[in-house]
Amino acid sequence: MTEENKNLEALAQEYDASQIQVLEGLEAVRMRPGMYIGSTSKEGLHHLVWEIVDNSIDEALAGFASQIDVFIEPDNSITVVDDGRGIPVDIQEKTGRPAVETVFTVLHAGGKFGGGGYKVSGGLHGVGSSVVNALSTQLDVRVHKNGQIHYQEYRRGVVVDDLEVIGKTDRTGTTVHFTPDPEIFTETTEYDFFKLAKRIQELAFLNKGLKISISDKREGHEQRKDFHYEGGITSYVEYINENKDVIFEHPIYTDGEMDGISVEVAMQYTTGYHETVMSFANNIHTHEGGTHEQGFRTALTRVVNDYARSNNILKEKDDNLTGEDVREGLTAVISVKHPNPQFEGQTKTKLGNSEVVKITNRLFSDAFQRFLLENPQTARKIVEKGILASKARIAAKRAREVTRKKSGLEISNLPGKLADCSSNNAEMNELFIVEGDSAGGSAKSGRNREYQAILPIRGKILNVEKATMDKILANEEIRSLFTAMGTGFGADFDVSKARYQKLVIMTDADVDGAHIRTLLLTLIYRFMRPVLEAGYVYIAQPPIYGVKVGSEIKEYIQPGADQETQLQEALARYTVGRSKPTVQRYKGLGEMDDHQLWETTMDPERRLMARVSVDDAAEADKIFDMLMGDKVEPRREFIEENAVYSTLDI
Ligand code: TSJ
Repeated sequence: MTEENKNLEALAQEYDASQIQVLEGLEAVRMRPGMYIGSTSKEGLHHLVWEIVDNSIDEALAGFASQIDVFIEPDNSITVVDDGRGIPVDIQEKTGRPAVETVFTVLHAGGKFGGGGYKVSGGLHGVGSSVVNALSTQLDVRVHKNGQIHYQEYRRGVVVDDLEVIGKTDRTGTTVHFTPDPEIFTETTEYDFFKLAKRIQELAFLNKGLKISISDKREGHEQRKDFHYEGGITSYVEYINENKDVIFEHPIYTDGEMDGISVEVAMQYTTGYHETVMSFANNIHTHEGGTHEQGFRTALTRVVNDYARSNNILKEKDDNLTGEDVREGLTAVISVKHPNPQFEGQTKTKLGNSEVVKITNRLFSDAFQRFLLENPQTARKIVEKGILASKARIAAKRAREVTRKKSGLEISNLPGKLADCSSNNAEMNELFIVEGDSAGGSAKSGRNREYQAILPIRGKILNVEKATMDKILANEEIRSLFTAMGTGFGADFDVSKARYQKLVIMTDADVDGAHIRTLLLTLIYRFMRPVLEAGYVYIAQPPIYGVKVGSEIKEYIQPGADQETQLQEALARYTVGRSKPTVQRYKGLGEMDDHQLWETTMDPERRLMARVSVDDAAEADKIFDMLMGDKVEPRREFIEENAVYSTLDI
């Protein structure tokens, strides 16, 4: 063998060895997909998109891409397009293969080449495009670079052909298209447009100036949403507070950088009592908080107290405002970008890097202090809001000490109007809150007494949004609901004491019914939130039509997008010759007798109920403000979009 041949031989062997290793690497991903993407459920399926999109975001943060487009293709495959530099296609010395091929075939290879800048985004599990490749039946990449389009394709992570040039181009960028493997994603391979859109909007908020879109190309669902916020997280705060009253117009915004760690904070106070502080590290929502939040909170409390004292708004004898006081009504978004983030906690969504406390504290303190000095009117409003909160806190504590002794909410005082069920099994028990005495009467006689309880309520219950705690507790309708549920109130609230694990709101399908339902939902949201979070809350769905032959009702039609089609089909079914069935339209629960109410709305075998879910506290807060607000149109849209009807046996 010549010297040259020997070298070639050695090279070939090396190449084979590396190829085998590559296969082993990606085979491991297919063997244990959960280790790399968290799960193979709906979550994991969507996670694939973020693994790919994160790369384009990095390119945008590095200053080379400005537009990212995500497409759900008609077959539920995904395409991601950016206008960055394009993944390098040159042959790497180490592997002898084009860089782009390595990106898709070697585990953890993403972003390791090219030098310079660090990866800012990157999923929770810190893996990359090769994992997506391994878990896709098919993946292809098109790199527009140096006037050429470079193309390569893979099947379940295995290269089909060498990288090839398939055409000319006058732009640069990367396009990746992949089809998740149904052998891996056994639960579902169907993408959820709204789930993707929600996160894409969040990415647009978190990366100011970024232009990012999501398009659904599936038949009958075609739609596109574009997101672009020059205001970044300031726009995020404005968005969260959209339906709320605020105490000053423009959110306070600060940004800074120290030791390679960048910190941004945007905040604004609402006139309400709820605190919405959301934090992010490298674009990941740190649900469990962490060192950045800690630094922010400490700074906020200290700066407000310092300002209040030096301006003699807080006197020497006064106690300091607590963190809780200072955060009442606050909406804030904190976003840090760290070259080496440490994620801790149960769900790995708590930032652990200890140096971030001081950095966030310092950067935010300086800017916030300056803001207060330059905006004395706003500063005074902030301090006064904190003082009001502290007074309310002290008063509430006193009131609690009194009510704890005898709140009147003990189960021994079950309200007279409650028609309770006989079973003590909370898991199967259902409490129907029924509007009006007449419907309440039908529900009482139509129900299954073993596990269904009825609580009739009358008229408009108190609007809890605007009432104080003692007024709420004095309201009879509200008291009977709390007593019946058995969960206690306020600080003593205990969801595990719920006497019913289904709380069903049954109101008329008219404007008054919608109003009462909204008030009840707000009450539950504000004061029984754990019940909502546990998924115990439902909205009954009485039918809209009955199809009658003679005096006998043959079929009921439930409300929904296809109600008219359903009705026409039912009419056709019961038409014999020239004798047509008649249609009864139900406007209220009162139009049904007890038997009909049971059949159509209460019988678990036949009824339809919508479960009320709270996806995300901030989102829910926004929705409820919207429901309570004066704008009718968004409210109607919300009800139409979110009352997800299900025929499951609930
Ligand atoms: F990772 C991936 F393949 F999944 C993927 C990467 C998917 C998508 C949709 C885009 C990208 C991507 C990668 N967009 N832009 C880039 N940029 C680079 O990889 C790149 C380009 C040039 C240089 C350089 O130093 O010249 C360095 C890098 C990392």
